[in-house]
Amino acid sequence: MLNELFDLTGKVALITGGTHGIGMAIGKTLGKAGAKICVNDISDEKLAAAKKDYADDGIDAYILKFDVTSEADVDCGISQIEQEVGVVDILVNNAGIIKRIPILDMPVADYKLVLDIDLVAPLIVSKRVVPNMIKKRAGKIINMCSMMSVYGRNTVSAYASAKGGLKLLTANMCCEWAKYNLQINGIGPGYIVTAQTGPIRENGHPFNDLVMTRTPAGRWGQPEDVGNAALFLASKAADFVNGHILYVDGGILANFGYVKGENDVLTV
Ligand code: NAP
Ligand code: GCO
Repeated sequence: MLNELFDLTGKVALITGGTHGIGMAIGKTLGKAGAKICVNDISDEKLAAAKKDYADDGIDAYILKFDVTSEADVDCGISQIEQEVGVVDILVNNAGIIKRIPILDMPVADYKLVLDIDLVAPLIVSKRVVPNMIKKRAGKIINMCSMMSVYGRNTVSAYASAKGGLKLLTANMCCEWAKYNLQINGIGPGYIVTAQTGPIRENGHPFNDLVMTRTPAGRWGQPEDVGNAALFLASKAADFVNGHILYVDGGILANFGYVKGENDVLTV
């Protein structure tokens, strides 16, 4: 039956950075499909607010604070989940930051921080979660990639380096773990309405015009657009999808760009 393909009842899902934005949309979508949702963040305040937000949607989220860049923190957090909720069946490596600074102006420490959170942390969390997935001979990992897994652009060198690396880390995870019936894929969102893109979207920022000319769908994506793609990759329906980056971008990667006005919707 079609519904059974997308039924996550009995599965334990961990979403890192899941207290808002894309992570919360993924958590709510997987929760509504029956998964037990574990939400991580580094902010007590955001975790408490998220607990209420998930509850308002009928989801009793298990919240826990740990820094995804700390091996000790991650080990403690995953052990707590395994003891109190169960072995993680679905891992969404969503936590991430961006720094928009020209290369020559960017402190090396900032570059390393972005790489630590956006590239090294998915390795750290996956290394802690995967051994029990291998024992179960089943598991789903979704790494949050980006348009910047494919493109560069001014000021986001650290972020693009991390997200480009994450695309190939996803491929390597597939190469080493697919034989244990683990499916490891990425999602590459286009430009999505979240706090992270607020500075380049709000108050008439010119970047908004660029997104409109580069996005054939003619709109910014919503976090729920990404949540829906995550449900597919977390489900039985994607059991033969591996090492793949699913771009949820309204057509950006298919499009070189339009002259302003060329993509206006014709009245039919
Ligand atoms: P966001 O609103 O900035 O949320 C990122 C989350 O990661 C926050 O909950 C943040 O917690 C958490 N986080 C940061 N550092 C952490 C750490 N060391 N340990 C644990 N959690 C940490 O971002 P978003 O827009 O929802 O994006 C989510 C993911 O999608 C990111 O990986 C981003 O790169 C990627 N992405 C976003 C877009 C977009 O257009 N928005 C497009 C493509 C890819 P705090 O808030 O407490 O710091
Ligand atoms: C930027 C944006 C992008 C988005 C996303 C696009 O400054 O270019 O923040 O990087 O976050 O990654 O896929």
